[in-house]
Amino acid sequence: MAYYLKEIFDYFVTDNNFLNGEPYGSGHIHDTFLIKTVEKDKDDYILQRLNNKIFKNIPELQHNIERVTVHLRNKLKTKPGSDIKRECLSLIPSRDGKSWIVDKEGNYWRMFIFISNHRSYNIVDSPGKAFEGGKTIGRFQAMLSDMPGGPLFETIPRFHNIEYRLEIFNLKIKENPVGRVVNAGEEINQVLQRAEEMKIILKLGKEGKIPLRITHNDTKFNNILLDENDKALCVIDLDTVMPGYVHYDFGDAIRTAANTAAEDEKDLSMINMDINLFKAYSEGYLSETGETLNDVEKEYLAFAPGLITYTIALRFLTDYINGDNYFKIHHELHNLQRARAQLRLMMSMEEQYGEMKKIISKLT
Ligand code: ADP
Ligand code: GN1
Ligand code: MG
Repeated sequence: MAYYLKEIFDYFVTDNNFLNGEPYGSGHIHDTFLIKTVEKDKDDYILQRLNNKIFKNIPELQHNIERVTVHLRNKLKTKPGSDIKRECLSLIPSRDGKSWIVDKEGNYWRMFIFISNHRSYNIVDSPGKAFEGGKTIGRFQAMLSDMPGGPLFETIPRFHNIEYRLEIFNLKIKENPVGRVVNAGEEINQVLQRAEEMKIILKLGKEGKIPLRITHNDTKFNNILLDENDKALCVIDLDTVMPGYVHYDFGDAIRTAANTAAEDEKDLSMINMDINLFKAYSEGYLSETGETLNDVEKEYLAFAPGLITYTIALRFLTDYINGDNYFKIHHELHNLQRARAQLRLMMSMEEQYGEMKKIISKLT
């Protein structure tokens, strides 16, 4: 679909002039464009057409991001030497003073300053990068721990709730809306076999043993930007920042930071969880959060990567069975291939669970 990027850009208030706009990044949800400006020494921008089928209340979603970025910016201001424009997302106001616009066709758009000289990784190839990623998320959680103003709006209700995800999964298998269940028998069994054990984090929450905190909920590694020296820089993609358990963020980061292959790797033999990357991420993360987590939170950290990898596999598989309505896909079997890759990764985590527990207990 072609959009009038210049026209949309001009609805936002900047001092700079549109040069060109190109699709950017590898996110699965929004349509993201890098807007270059004529002025060479000034900011470029990230312009996004928001997915309002997935995020049903864009004003509330944007309000969350406004609150979070104002709070982060205030924290950074008190930190000597911080580079606020690169360590925190900056929303650009529209001409009518909002942080988003709706175009003539009813599309929602928002714009951020492009974070310059960052590095973004879909696959992590060194413990140093994993460590810095862990620090970035740990710091983010720590900075948000005292955000005033009450709980954030739940932009996608029950987002990581595995009981809910399993309910939808079972419903879609029964409905079999596009006749694909027959192609996914083995994967469906792999999911169903593990359903009970995956409910433990929810149970601990219900029992009051682990607290709800402000979490990001989508900490895949390409939502963590490193700087030009591969040091901690910024957490982006704030659409799902809302109340959650720390395990969700820890788990999702390990799912992507410690995977030796791409999220959708077709050759399953290439997929493993690299225990050294796991260890390095954990060290970085706990260096920022070790003091604040309670003992039960720490005890279950090693369980989290398996849970989140399972959850994402289940979501990819549900989307495949449901006819690809949620995640952007690049070919017909993409969601099935993603689910297979994630299930393989989960099994690699299962094999190394004992080792993961030992590493966390040494670090805590
Ligand atoms: P999605 O929800 O579709 O993943 P994101 O908000 O994560 O959308 O944006 C998609 C990609 O665009 C990111 O993975 C990142 O590469 C890039 N990106 C987003 N915001 C910025 C920014 N402010 N500066 C630089 N790159 C960005
Ligand atoms: C989506 O938005 P993006 O591409 O960073 C998804 C995550 C999944 C991820 C799998 C809002 O993340 O939950 O883990 O794809 N985001 C949403 O790659 O559903
Ligand atoms: Mg993203």
